[in-house]
Amino acid sequence: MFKKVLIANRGEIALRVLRACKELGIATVAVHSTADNSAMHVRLADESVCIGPPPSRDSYLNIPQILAACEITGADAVHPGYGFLSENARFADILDAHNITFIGPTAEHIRVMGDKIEAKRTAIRLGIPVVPGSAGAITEDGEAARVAAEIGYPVLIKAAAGGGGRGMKVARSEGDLATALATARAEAGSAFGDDSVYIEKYLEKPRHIEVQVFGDGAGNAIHLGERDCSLQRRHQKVWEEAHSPVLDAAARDKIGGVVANAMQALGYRGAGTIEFLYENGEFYFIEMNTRLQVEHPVTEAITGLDLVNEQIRVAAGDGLSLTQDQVRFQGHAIECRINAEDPRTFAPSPGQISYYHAPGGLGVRVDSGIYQGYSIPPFYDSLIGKLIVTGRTRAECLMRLGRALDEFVVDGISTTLPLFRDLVANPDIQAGNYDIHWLEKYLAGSGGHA
Ligand code: MV4
Repeated sequence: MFKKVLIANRGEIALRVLRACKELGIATVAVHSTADNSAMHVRLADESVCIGPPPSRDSYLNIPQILAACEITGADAVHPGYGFLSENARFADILDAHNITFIGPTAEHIRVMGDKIEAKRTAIRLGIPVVPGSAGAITEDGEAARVAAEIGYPVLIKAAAGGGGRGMKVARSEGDLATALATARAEAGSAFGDDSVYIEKYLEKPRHIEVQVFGDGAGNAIHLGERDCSLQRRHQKVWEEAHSPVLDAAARDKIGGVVANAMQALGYRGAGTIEFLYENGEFYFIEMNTRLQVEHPVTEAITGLDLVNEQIRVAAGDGLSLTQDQVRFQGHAIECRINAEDPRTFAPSPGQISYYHAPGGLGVRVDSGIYQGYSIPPFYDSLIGKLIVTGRTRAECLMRLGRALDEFVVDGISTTLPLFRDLVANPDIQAGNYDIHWLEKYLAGSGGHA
């Protein structure tokens, strides 16, 4: 097992990783920018190293500085959290070259899944169902027209280097195709420096359902069920739940079995998420994330597992703590992402927290690095905490979530808490009746919350 883990991240996830290390008896090193001197993960870590000024590219993305922090402290492994360097294959390679363990998949698997065309090709090869579309990159307009005619309109043009929805364009008929292609290419070129695009059947009203997988890198892989992340705004997830309100055990076992077998065949190591669109009872692969995700606690809530502990075990070569037949699902969990944002305009709201009271009680978990008197710096994303609530049933979970939201007080800044108080009382949400467009339509229409 590792002696000392450097946590190459900040905020709630740095704290989350730190807690897992503590429970394993592993010493921790926090790295931080000058904007994060008083962050909770810095206070709680055994050692800390300042790695640069506030902008991420000069600190949390600064590979030479992070490497230097490893050398100074003698850390033998790095946990990248999510975002920042977590899906940077070059970072994984560099750590390897310095005999420091990257707590994550191989650089090669990160690279393959980072290219959306290569990822889809891999999914097809491994027997994962995908959205009908072009076999690879579209090289000429005539090819796009042929594929579109074959799969039928509407179609969606996507960037190979994409993700997060950038460079996506819908074509509703052949007349739209040339413009959609040109616009998607131009956006992809300027956003990613790679203008490769591919084409897919456009699914009009899918849900976003993702399957959590874990591999030990030695040919064993398991799935931990799915999360429904359909409630999102501008490709930022807002509310996630496990299980999905629309899947039964048979559907879950089926798709879970398919992805676990695929990851076994790939020899995948560490935590991964296979993202699907789900429409009319069918799953369609869109992307794979080769990291721990923000919403992993809802999976922890219904499995009783510590996913960061599993990541560390697997990276250390100790293997997974359980086999597929030992995985048991219990109850329902919902996560609300608490952002320091105006709940109507979503404008960032950094600043000092004048009063803080977190909810508690049975089935309530709060993952956050904030505290009363803490000042949220303006340089990073606006996630300041996550409220994760568990119940025996979805109905009980919703009741408990309403109660926990009523207890939650964060004063001095604006937060998205009022949005969640509205959502938990909404009939569509209570019925589990929503798709990937529901929240944006709701916000455009009502905007009824405080
Ligand atoms: C799609 C789609 C409909 N049809 N692909 C958006 C980001 C990227 N990860 C994939 N995305 C989509 N791909 C086909 N063939 C609709 C979306 C999409 C979406 C997907 C998941 C969650 C939220 C979304 C919001 C808008 C569009």
